[in-house]
Amino acid sequence: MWALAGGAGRDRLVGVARTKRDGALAGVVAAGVAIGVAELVAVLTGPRTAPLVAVGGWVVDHVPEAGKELAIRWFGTYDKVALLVGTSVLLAAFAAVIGVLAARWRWVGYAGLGLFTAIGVGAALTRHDVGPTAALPSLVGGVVGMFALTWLLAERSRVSVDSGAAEEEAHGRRRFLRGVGLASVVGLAAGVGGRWLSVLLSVSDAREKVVLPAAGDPGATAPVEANLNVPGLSPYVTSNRSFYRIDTALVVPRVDPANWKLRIHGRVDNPMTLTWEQLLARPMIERYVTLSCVSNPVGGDLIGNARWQGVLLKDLLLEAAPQAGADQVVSRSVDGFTAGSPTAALLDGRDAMIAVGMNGSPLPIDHGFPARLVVPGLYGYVSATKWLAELELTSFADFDAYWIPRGWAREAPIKTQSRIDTPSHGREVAAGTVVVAGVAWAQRRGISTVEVRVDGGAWQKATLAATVSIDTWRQWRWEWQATPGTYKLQVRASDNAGTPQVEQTTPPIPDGATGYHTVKVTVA
Ligand SMILES: Nc1nc2c(c(=O)[nH]1)N[C@H]1C(S)=C(S)[C@@H](COP(=O)(O)O)O[C@H]1N2
Ligand SMILES: [Mo]
Repeated sequence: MWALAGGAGRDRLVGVARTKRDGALAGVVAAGVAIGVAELVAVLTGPRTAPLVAVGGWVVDHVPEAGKELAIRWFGTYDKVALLVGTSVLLAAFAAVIGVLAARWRWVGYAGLGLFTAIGVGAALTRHDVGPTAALPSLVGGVVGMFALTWLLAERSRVSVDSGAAEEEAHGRRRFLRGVGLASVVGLAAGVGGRWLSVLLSVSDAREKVVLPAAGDPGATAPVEANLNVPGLSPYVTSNRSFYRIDTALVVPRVDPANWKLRIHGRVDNPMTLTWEQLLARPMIERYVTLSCVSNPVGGDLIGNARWQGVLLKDLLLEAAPQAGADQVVSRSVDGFTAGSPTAALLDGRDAMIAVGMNGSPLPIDHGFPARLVVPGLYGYVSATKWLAELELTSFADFDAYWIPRGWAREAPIKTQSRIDTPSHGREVAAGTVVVAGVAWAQRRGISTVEVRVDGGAWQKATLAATVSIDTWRQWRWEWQATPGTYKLQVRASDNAGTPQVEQTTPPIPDGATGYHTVKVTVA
């Protein structure tokens, strides 16, 4: 049909195709200008109010658990990048369609951009702790985007496909493409400039200026014997750079310690508010604590051990004086995330703390600067609130924290687990003595034994490294006299009460995975 169309008919078809292409281009560029301008405005109103991030954040909070698990399975810890890229691609596709339609019916363009603006405004306004100004980035971006679309399509309509004057048409197209180029540059400059400015104005300077006082009670430092120095084995202390990161924040909250406050309120006799200076002036401890994520699959790496410095939570809570029945402490972050911990666990003498330091430096921004909770023995989602803003005494009957309505358990003590770090799954090793090594943890109970077995044979005792306390993981190693073949290695740990880890395989949801870490290796 296309091939058969000749002469004027063919010209018309080419003209229609061009109109569509130019319309799509105008739509995408106008949407880009809108997003870019919105980023620039968000420098003033906060990065969480920029439309892509706001919509992404809304999706994170509302996507069903199954969808989230799929995203993590597909993209791992890049799930957030994937979400932002996916949102952008979808947006571009819609903008192209709107542009095509707008080339014919201008009102469709305005209606489409208006719809996007409304979605951006709506998502931004649902973000935690934002005022009405959160609507501004999308509003301003939307209006500027409409101007851009109007202008581009006006330039476009000077290109008359029916004019017949080839020279005039070429001239018109050049005007249109120049307009597209100019608008793209403006949009890109606004977007990149906006991001750049918000990083510039961010709190990394404030963090660099923080000098933590030395902890009055620094605890023991890890002995060299805590590290077995086996190649491929996780070090006893995880560096800040390689520490896993899990949170719902699409842009990391930037909190200036100068404006930071911690409110302790709810069912307490003495509600109180602490400033950063007041927090730092209090007695401090420093302790190694192994943090674990409930979503960690058996053998996974959502776990790390750091030396945390902070203020004992117990002292603060006792000062605030919880009332009878206040069996839950809800910690809330500046971005609205909540975790609910049993009040009893925070008062039972464990080193639950408001941490300000991690491995000798102020908390990294990704890990909760300026202050977060660290509670030995509880999974992160029920205890380890980063970018901490308040502690509210309430009861489990009265309030469900962030992950509870999403299917996770109200209470979640960390389960005894062990992991084989080397040899890793699928590896080929040389016959002879093979060092099998890994880590095991049972925070609050301590690790007493680790055993390894080959192909379901008898359990063999591994050698344990030294440790500092029952609140951290322990390295282990076992020497295997390996002969050629393909084998299945398994590990299990027991806590200090002699209770072995659960053998039955269960998924992370609702309160932590169980089962033996199993690694297949080939000996050659
Ligand atoms: N503000 C905030 N704090 C949070 C979370 C979050 O989503 N937002 N996630 C929690 C979870 S699920 C875990 S496992 C730990 C992880 O801490 P890390 O990122 O420092 O390793 O942070 C906890 N604190
Ligand atoms: Mo977690």
